[in-house]
Amino acid sequence: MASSVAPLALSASAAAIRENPKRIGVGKRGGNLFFKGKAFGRVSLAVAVNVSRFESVTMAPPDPILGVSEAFKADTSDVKLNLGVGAYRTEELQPYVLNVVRKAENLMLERGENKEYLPIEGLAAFNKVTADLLFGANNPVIQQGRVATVQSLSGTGSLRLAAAFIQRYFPDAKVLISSPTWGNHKNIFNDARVPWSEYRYYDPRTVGLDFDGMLADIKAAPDGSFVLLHGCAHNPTGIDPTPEQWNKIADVIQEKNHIPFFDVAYQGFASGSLDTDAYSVRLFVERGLELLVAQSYSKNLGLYAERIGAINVVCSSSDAAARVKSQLKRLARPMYSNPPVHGARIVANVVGDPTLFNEWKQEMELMAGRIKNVRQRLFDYLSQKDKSGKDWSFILKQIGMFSFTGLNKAQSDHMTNKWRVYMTKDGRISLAGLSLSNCEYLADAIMDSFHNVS
Ligand code: KET
Repeated sequence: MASSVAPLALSASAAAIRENPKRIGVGKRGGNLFFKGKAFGRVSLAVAVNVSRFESVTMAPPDPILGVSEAFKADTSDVKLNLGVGAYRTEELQPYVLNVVRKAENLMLERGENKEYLPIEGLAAFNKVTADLLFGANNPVIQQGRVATVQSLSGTGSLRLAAAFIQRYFPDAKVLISSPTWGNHKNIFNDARVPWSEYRYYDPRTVGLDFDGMLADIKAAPDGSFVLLHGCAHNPTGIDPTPEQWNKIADVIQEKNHIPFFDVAYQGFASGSLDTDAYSVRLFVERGLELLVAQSYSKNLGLYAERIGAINVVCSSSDAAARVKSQLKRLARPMYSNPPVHGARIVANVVGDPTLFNEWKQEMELMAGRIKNVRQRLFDYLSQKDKSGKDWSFILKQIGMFSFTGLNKAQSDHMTNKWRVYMTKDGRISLAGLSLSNCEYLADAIMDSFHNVS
């Protein structure tokens, strides 16, 4: 054992010394120690103890979104606001566990359910209600068994599983993502080794959708590309295509033989209605397209830490759906084996029970309504207090949890450094972390940053 360890230790430490002599204290003195030592093997071992085998591992930067929460926690100021992560808070800025979630959990305790492994594809009752919620229970694709649904680790895990699937079965295809998009999309496709490029989406001049640019870029992409679309409440811009625009997007995608890939992380949070927010996905399905949908319950059921969601693949035949599902399972097994059961049971209990389902819809309307109220109040303060003539009405046109303020990086930094308003550096603020009583403070911070920092 010792003889096999020593040469290894020697080579690792020699490489580290070559690369980084100062950090491991091997200058002249260290060098002397190393070369003058009587027993070469013993000295090499002594060096090995001080030098990590992970010397070449560099420090990763903080995550642009979740890192904001870490920085917020570390701030000891009395006045501070966390508008970074998209997580719903009450008017008192406390995390919120939905009443229907509490009720579903009580049911689970009463039933004394066990903790056995789930099948690789997840809880059957969860997969069923999840596809129903997305496509509508009466949708022919469900009745014909043409949807492969696999429970996965929330929206992110579902996207990652689909990315692995694309990499394996469409190795020459690339994914088109909107510019800008949720920051993690790029990480997901990079890590899965799926090439991606961006299509135009946001027009800073109109603070609206660059619809012509979007269509042109989707048209210009190689036939058979995957087109990642935010099903509703586009993150970070809060700007969604209109129903007519969705139709035109579908035309181009169909014409180009592309495969739509929806990311649905905010169903119910955009309009307050689950059906309205499923419009885009259902339209594409109705037009007979095969497509992918990564779905999340983090936001609409407030199940952030339960990591509960699903990947759905709509296929043109039930046979194809069965094969796709089998391959998704094959990819999931060596990655995480099978998904967690707790969140799946909550969802199955809430969505699958008519009484709880109705209660959920009411709670969701309340959450979406609170965000609309703070959005309005923020706009009111900005438009009343700002005498510069700047038009702030774009804030009211945006939907969902976020407002894309148009503040640049330096201005966003100023928001945090001076005003202790924590937000992402792309100028996005999560209105879900704002209360009516803080709107005036935030409006002052935005005006100061916008007018006094270039
Ligand atoms: N898609 C989008 C568009 C999205 O905004 C998120 C989360 C996810 C997927 C994944 O969420 P999950 O919890 O894996 O189901 N967005 C918020 C949190 C995060 O960045 O992880 C956010 O943008 O703040």
